Amino acid sequence: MTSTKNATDMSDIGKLKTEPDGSFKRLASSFRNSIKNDGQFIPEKGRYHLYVSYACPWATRTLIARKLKGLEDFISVTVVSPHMGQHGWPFKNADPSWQDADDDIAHPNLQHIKDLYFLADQNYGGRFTVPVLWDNKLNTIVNNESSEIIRMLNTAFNHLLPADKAAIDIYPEAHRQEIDGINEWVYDTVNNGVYKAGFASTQSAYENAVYPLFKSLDRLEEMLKGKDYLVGNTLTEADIRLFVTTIRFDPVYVGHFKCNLRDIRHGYPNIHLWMRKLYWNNDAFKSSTKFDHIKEHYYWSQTVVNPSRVVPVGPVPDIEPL
Ligand SMILES: N[C@@H](CCC(=O)N[C@@H](CS)C(=O)NCC(=O)O)C(=O)O
Repeated sequence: MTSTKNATDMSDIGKLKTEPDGSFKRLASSFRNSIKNDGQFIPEKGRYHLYVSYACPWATRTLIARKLKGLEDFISVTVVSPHMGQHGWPFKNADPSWQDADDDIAHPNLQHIKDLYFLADQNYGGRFTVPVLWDNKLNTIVNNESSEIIRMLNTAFNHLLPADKAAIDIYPEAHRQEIDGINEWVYDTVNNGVYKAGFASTQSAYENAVYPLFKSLDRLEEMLKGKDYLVGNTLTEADIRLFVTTIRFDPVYVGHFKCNLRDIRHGYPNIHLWMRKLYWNNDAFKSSTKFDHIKEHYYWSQTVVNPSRVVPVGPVPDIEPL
């Protein structure tokens, strides 16, 4: 079942509009419920489902958290095709040209992520973004904001998990203030900063994004000197949130988004080492990173930036060995 509502302008990144000054503003997510013991959405094995794209840095946060917490048997996953086109993110049945994607087993007739949003709310008027945390029981969206989903995964299922997985805490009480502080400027200037640079449609909007981005990378480079983690010598959500942007940096953001004052592999040795250790030593990071999805998505889907849809062959390798 595909919605008959015409939602093309809401789902086509090719029709993306910038602000009058040429800058890009990301809209807030719309579904903001929580999985918790005393609410509508109680923690249960097999009840919830994640819809993700391997291309999307925000969705990849949730894949990393799910794997770190050992929630693979609790929360199933559907991976969409990286070809985000006219109707937004397609399931496999709507894009036979990309084999490494899934159909929506729970709703086999759906063709796109937008159909899910209309199942949850037939009057939905926002963007059709991934990740989507879906409730199979109430047939609706619990939450579509990655920063909130990873915090739910961190704690909501702990009483159902083996002790070693329950003990993993990516938002530890003692470090919350520091993590929140880092998240704030990393989100604005790095995670979203690359998009602001890439989608800017004026020189000044671009420069207003790209200089603060590199200033923040310089700051992170100092912070990571001799360190495996950003905060408190332990793996936290601050690492996850930075990793998903830095891993896409050399393959995509340097070229496609014009973030090219430096790249990570030559310009930032401390960030580079921190990132390679996470990728090569921790399968939650490696298994959630698919460079073919990443490159295909940005260069194919964002025709405002790359009208030819030609995907560059480099850099080689996608990530260097340790
Ligand atoms: N704030 C959201 C952002 C999610 C987001 O923007 N996802 C992008 C893909 S990287 C998307 O699905 N965009 C579709 C659209 O904007 O139409 C989150 O962190 O979950």
